[in-house]
Order: sequence, then structure tokens, then C-alpha cells
Amino acid sequence: MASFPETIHFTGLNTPVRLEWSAHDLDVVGEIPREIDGAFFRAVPDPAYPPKFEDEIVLSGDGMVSKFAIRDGKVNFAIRYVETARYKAEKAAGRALFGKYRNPFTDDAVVQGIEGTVSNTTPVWHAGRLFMTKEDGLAYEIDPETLATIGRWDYHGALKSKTFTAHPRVDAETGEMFFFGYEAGGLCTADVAYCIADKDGNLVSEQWFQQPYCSTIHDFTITEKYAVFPIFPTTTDLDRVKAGGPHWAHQQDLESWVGIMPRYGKVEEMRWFKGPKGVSAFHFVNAYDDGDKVHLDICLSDTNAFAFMREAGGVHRAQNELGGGLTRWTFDLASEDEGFESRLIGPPGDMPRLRDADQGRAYRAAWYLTINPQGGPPLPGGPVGAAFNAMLRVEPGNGRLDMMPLEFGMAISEPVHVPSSQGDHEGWLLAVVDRQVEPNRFTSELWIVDAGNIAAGPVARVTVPVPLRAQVHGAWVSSERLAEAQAHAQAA
Ligand code: V55
Ligand code: FE
Repeated sequence: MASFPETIHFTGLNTPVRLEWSAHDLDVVGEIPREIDGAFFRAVPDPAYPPKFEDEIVLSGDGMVSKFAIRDGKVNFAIRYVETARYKAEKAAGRALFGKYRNPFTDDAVVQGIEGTVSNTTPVWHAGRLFMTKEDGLAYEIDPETLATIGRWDYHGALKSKTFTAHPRVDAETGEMFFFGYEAGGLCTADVAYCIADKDGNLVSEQWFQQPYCSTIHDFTITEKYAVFPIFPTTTDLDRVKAGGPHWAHQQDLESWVGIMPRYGKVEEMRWFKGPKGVSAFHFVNAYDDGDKVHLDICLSDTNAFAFMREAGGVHRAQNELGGGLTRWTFDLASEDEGFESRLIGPPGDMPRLRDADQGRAYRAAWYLTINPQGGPPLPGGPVGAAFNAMLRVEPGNGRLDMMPLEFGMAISEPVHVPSSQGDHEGWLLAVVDRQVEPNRFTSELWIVDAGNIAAGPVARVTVPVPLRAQVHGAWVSSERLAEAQAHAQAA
């Protein structure tokens, strides 16, 4: 196309920005607590070129990596494109060469054999390296100081999987990163690679297994003892893809599955539990084991949250008519039963955030985004086309719920959590908040919120001089870790 289509994917908060820029000492309203010392990295899809096809979606936007660097109450900002093989090929041609979402049969012939991943989903920090990830390809390593792209990351040639998830899980105690890749053996294969990188970033385990059908495995989780894989019935089909059709179609009548195996065990030990038909969850809050029980807390929806995946499967439901809620699934590994218990533990929502130290363990509180029931219609924007406008803090143990509602015409992106050094203080949440100032004009701010008292609203707001396109996920990295990584890189 000669210009960006006037669809939800390219207007409102999804209007392409396409600027690589930086600024120092942004204006701060209020006081940033001095213990917030590090970098908030964000993954932002932002298409560099108008798409080949009118029905292009947000998820195909070229990844940009952005950084709020915070120290002594001051904030610097930078954002750059991830220079993927796809970005470089399109920049050289001056136009889009890749076609529909995850369909290489719709790409221009000149890019056959070039990986089409756009690295637009999650910044991942592990063992002193920063990566930008997307589930359909390998990660790209990024220089955390300059945001320059270093290159594709395959563990020095050791990783066999062709893909790397946007949701690895790091055990804060052992420093290990547990991750997977699906369609690991190539397009539309049911191969899943389950991998472990040790605390120094060496790939120490890669085992492949077959999922029950080829589904989009967006997230997974670990407990202290187990690895937990969810299989929801959004499936692909090679013949459909070859015919130029959609990669994913949601199947409302197909059952879901959850695979649980010892996290240091063999994939042959995977035990499959059968779940409800037609449900979907993109993000897991956490999981933990308790004797023979495994508790899994997920942002569950009664159908797929993405309209384009629903419609390809003939499911026609408006975005504001999806059911579901924060749900705890409890599995009994001592029982032979293939079923499990399910109970609601919070309102519907997504983009959960946990304290890093709570990963895989019983936890007191988590935070996630929702639609403010009093807030009026959400702003158009973000991956599913309707932006969240409230943040929740939930205590699954006792049902306590706190909310930070936003006013009409505002939107919030996924927060990161910064731990506090003061005793039982819950730390801080950092999130970008957008405000509509004219029908098609928005301003962006970075909000700093007390994690234990979100209802009080922000303790500080940082003005961003240029509007930011809606983010997907983010990551917090302390200055201490950044400095260690830099010292290590200079010694090497
Ligand atoms: C998601 C996001 C993606 C993607 C597939 O949040 C799933 C879910 C930003 O890209 O490609
Ligand atoms: Fe995600």
C-alpha cells in the first residue's frame, strides 16, 4: 500500500510514530523515589512502512526498543528500531516486502529465506544480556546502553529451535532462565522445544516434544518443581497458510490442555490435563506447587482475545463482549484424573506483573490491567484494539482488590515492578499512561506508583515530549545489573 490503512491497527494510539530519538532530563512532576535506579525497557511495535495488505495487524509492526533510564530522580529516554533481517531488507528496498502475519507464502519472492520475525513483544534480560523477542523467530540481542542491535541470538549456535518465546521465566533464586519455542521445527509444526539456560547464560538443556495440536503457545510458567505448558485451541494449518490464508484460527469447540512436567525432568514425563473447550489465555500471572498440587493463575478469556484469530475460526464476538476473569486452575498430581479445579480470583484483565522474587512461588499480590467499569469506552489502541484504563492489585489468597482507575480518555500500558529496599514496602510500579487531548492527538507520560497503594495514584509523572505508540511488554533492569554486565563485556 502507498500509505497506512485507516483501520484500528494504524489509528488512535496505534498511529505509527516511526521516530528514533532520545532526550535527557525529562520534566518530572512530583518526586521520583531515589531507590528507583535502573532502566525500564519497553517493546513497541511500530511499522516502518505501510503494509502490503490492507488488513494488516498491530502484531506485525517492526519492533522498537525503548528505554527510560532513571537515576537520582532524573529520567533519560531513548527509542530505536530493532534492526532485524526483515527491517534491514525492507529499509534497503524502501517498502514492505513481507506479507501477512506469519505467512511467508504472501511475502515478496526477494525475501524468501529471510526470517520475518519483528522482535516486537518483550524485552528480556538474562545473564547480563538484553534481548528483544517475538515468538515466531529467534531473539535479537540489543546493546542495553545504545539500544543498537547486536544480532540474532542462538546461544553460540547451540539452540536447535527455530523459535524463542516472548515469555521466558527466570527463577530469581537460581538465576536460571526456563524457556521454550513452539513451531520449533518450522512453520506449522507441532514441535515444542523446552530449554534451560543457566545463570551464566549457557544453554544447558533443550528437549523437544509434540503439543496435542499446533496452537499458539504465547506464555508458560514454572514452579519450584514443575514446568507448565498451556495449550489453547487457536490452531494453524499448513495448507491454509500455503493458500495465503491466516496463520491462526480459533476453534471454539476444541478442548484445551495443560501439560505439566518436572522442570528438570524429561519431556516424556509430561502429564496432560484436559481443560474447557474454546477458552484462551495469553498471559499467566504465576504458578506454584504445594505438595502434590500445582496452582496456576491465568488471565482467562472464554474465547480468543484477538478479533483476527476469532474471525478466522468463524467466531464473531465484539471486543467488549468477551467473558472470563483472573482464574486459578489447581491440578492434583496425586490423582489419576485428567480434569482439574477452576475458580475465579479476580475481574477480567490482562498484562499481569509479578515481583521477580515471587516467580514460581506462593505470592501475596500481583498487578494487572483492566477496563474501569466507570471509565467510559476505552481508547482505541494496543494489540487488541481497545486499551486498558485501570490497574488492579490483587491478593489471590484473600480476594483483596485495589484499583487505580484512570479518567475518561486515558490508557495504561503494562507496568514493570521495581523492588524496594525498605523492609516490607512492596516497591514501585512504572507504566506509560496516554491521554487523548484531541480526537487524533495523544500525549504520553511515565507514571510512578506505590505498588502497595495503587489507589493513591502516581507519586511522580514524567512528561514525554513525543507521543509514544502503544507498548506490548516491558522489563526493569537495575543499574547494578547493568553495570555488572558492562564490566563483564569490557573484560571479555
Ligand atoms: C501476542 C503478541 C504478539 C504476537 C502474538 O500478546 C501474541 C500476545 C506483539 O506480538 O505476535
Ligand atoms: Fe505477551
